[in-house]
Amino acid sequence: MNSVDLAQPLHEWRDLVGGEKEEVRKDQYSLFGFRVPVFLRLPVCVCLFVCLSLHFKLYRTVCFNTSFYLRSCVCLSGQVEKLGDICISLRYVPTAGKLTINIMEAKHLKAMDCGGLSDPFVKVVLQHQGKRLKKKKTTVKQNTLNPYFNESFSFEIPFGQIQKVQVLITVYDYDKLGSNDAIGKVWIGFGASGVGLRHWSDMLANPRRPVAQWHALCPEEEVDEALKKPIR
Ligand SMILES: *[C@@H]1O[C@H](CO)[C@@H](O)[C@H](O)[C@H]1NC(C)=O
Ligand SMILES: *[C@@H]1O[C@H](CO)[C@@H](O)[C@H](O)[C@H]1NC(C)=O
Ligand SMILES: [Ca+2]
Repeated sequence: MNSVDLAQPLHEWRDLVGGEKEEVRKDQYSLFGFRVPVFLRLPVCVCLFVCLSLHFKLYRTVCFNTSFYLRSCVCLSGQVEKLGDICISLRYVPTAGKLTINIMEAKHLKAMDCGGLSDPFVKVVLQHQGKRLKKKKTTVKQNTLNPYFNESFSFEIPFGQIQKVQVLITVYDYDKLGSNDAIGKVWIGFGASGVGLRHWSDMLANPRRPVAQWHALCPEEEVDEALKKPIR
């Protein structure tokens, strides 16, 4: 009968699946449902990663755990790169020649780690006519894309110099392994454009008063490239 003929292979197929499941071996690794021998795990993952990066313009991260084993191969997230926003408060007291920069908070930061989070901290660099004057860092906030800092840094800047000062603010993802990745950067002050220039002007126009402003983070390379160009 027909019904018997159809049931037979289905039954066999079920048996096969059940049998395979019991045969999970210690020297095998399950990769997207496929079993890969442990020694082939790294080459297969590297190959997959390279292929995917070549064929799709997707953002990706390769993650290694502390023992350098490939923990999860490829993290694919959205195609549109949003780096996040940072809220900064600026205050300048001309009589004391004191500039205070408060790193308030950041939101919607780009996830740099495989768990879908980052460990953000912020570096503040003060430049005068392209020369680095001072460098400060906030603490690291673990596993968050919306860190709250409220950390203040004060700098001595005489009134005669404040017009030519550049403040460069970079948000990094702290990593125990390897170097910290920059998530994004903001340029405020001399030679800046848009919000970066407006915030600085607002601060100068309101001496002794803290002026807070949200800034969208830009790719670090873009800001560094713009900084190299002569300022009109
Ligand atoms: C890293 O991965 C290896 C192999 O999967 C595992 O034995 C080890 O515990 C992992 N280490 C950490 C810190 O997760
Ligand atoms: C920021 O921290 C200071 C103390 O360092 C505190 O007085 C102030 O209330 C905090 N601001 C906010 C908005 O939490
Ligand atoms: Ca990290």
